[in-house]
Amino acid sequence: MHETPLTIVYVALGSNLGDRERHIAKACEDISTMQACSNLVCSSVYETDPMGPQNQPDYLNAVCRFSYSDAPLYLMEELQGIERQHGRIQSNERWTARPLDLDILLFGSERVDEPRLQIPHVGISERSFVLWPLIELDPELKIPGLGPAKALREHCQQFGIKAYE
Ligand code: A4P
Ligand code: MG
Repeated sequence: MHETPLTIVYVALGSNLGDRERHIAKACEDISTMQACSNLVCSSVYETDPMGPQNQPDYLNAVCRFSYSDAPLYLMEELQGIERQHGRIQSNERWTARPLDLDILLFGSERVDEPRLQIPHVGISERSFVLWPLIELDPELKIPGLGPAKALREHCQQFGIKAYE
């Protein structure tokens, strides 16, 4: 049987509708039960002002890291399935409120540039709400093509980020 090697993956979690804390915690649990996933760890949770339209609630954000034994596009489809289970409705408008958003930030050192999937995630260098939890999980993390996450964090917009108690 063909064995796919394990890849270390980072996924961003965001929620600004419904029981935000529950959506984040349950999504981590859902991801950890995917067949191709092992050794999941989740960062702490941060609260941030919305990026994009301001007439929406504040977000809770976190990042999880795990080992994954299948392909990036398959992971994206699995994550979209979890978003739907959390009541996510496909909207034509960008950056609108949602119970759960799951974005693939990094897939090992792979770079993907396909119509449906770009990795590293296009917003990774500009968003406090992904850089802070990424650095919490790996202080020495380097983003392929962009350099140390810590240096990016210094120059990015902060979106009023604070630890969520
Ligand atoms: N897609 C491409 N690359 C990826 C990737 N690396 N991971 C495609 C996941 N999906 C990827 O995503 C639209 C399409 O992106 C997918 O169908 C997939 O093919 P979506 O989640 O349906 O739409 P979206 O999230 O509304 O759009 P977008 O541009 O992905 O927005 P973001 O970047 O996800 O931002 N403010 C705060 N404070 N915190 C947040 O977490 N999040 C957003 C959404 C807006 N404002 C926020 C936050
Ligand atoms: Mg998204």
